[in-house]
Amino acid sequence: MINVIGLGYIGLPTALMLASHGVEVVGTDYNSDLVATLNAGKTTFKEDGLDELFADAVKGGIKFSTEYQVTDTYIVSVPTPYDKFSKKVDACYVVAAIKSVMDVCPKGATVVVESTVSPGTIDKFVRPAIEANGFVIGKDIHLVHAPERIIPGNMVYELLHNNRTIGADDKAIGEKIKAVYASFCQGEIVVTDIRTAEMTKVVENTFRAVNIAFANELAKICRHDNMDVYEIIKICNMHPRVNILQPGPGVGGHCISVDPWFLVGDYPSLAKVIDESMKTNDGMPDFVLNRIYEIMKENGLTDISRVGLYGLSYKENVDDYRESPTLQLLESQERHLATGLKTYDPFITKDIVENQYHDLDAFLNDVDLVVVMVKHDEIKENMNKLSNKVVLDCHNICTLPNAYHL
Ligand code: SAJ
Repeated sequence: MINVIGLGYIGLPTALMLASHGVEVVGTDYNSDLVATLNAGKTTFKEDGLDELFADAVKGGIKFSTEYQVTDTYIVSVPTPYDKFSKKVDACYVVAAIKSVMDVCPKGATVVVESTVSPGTIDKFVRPAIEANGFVIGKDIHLVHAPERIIPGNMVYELLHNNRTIGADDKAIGEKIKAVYASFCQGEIVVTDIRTAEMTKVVENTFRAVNIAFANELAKICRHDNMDVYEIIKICNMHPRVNILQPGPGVGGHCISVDPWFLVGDYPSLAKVIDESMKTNDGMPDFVLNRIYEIMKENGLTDISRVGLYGLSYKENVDDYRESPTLQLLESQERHLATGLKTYDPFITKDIVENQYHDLDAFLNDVDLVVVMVKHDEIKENMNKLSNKVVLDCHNICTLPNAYHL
């Protein structure tokens, strides 16, 4: 039986995937409300195919509990935030989960850490937490790091099809865990050592962050001299060895806006390009705010409360708003002692900020300038409703003649 610890965005789909492929699974989370919701037959976030997967897993006998189980295999997928000041990974949730596992696990158990961690975290924090219980790693407890790679919005498909990395001290244990993931994963599964697995995961997200920062910097350069950044990127990408990502109003989510900071925190004098890239991305919500003021001026608009931000989530068609550019923008505005911007997001049903609407038409009715912060399908399908508005389109999806861009 596998005990999956942490039933969030990664742990839950992973637990469901295993259970729906014939593996005996108990999912554990210390949040009793979350466990109660799952036990009542409901999923805790929206994701394509998740409800169907949940039904399959229930048929497969999955159980949810707040208790850590006595078993031979654990998969830990708890959050790894970063410390805002040191930029280093904050491994407190991982360590707490490991300690709780150590309290119940028998000798011979394998503990798989799926949470993203910076290189060296397992050595620095996880090994000591295991050894503190008197266990000898490699003899009493086997340690594996198997970072996940799935993208919110396409999680179920990517769980099935993406290649994976497994880092283990002992090749045979690595192969054993590879077989567990191979119960559902159709991609290639590489077995390597733990430090390499830690580093590859962070590097993958850093690669994307740096590429997005490059696109954002190009957007600023092009804005300065009135060039069309989208046309330029489109043409450059026709070169067989160029693949520039898209500029946007900022980078959100719990991965690309977080993981690269781990390298800056650990290697401050070496990770220069990464540091600048992260600052560039983090500066985008302020860049959008400046564009808002410029466009208001140009159009004789003076009332900030008639400006609306479309989208609160961190990217299109998901309900996850962690580190979202819109929230970053609102925070920045507040720091400048100004508030009043209106917001709306079809995926966010509860009130998370002031002046939040829950109906597109009501929102549009109350604003003159619409800032498209997130390219949800909804707004693409309702573009005609923006024809009598001033529009700041941060994603180049609006073809209306009245649209401004980044
Ligand atoms: N973004 C841009 N321009 C782009 C692409 C994205 O501004 O061209 C923005 C998005 O709007 C969003 C942010 O970047 O705010 C991140 O979105 P994303 O869709 O690129 O990535 P995440 O954070 O949802 O998922 C990433 C993925 N990593 C990579 O593609 C290398 C995913 O595979 C990882 O599993 C995930 O991080 C993770 O958990 O680490």
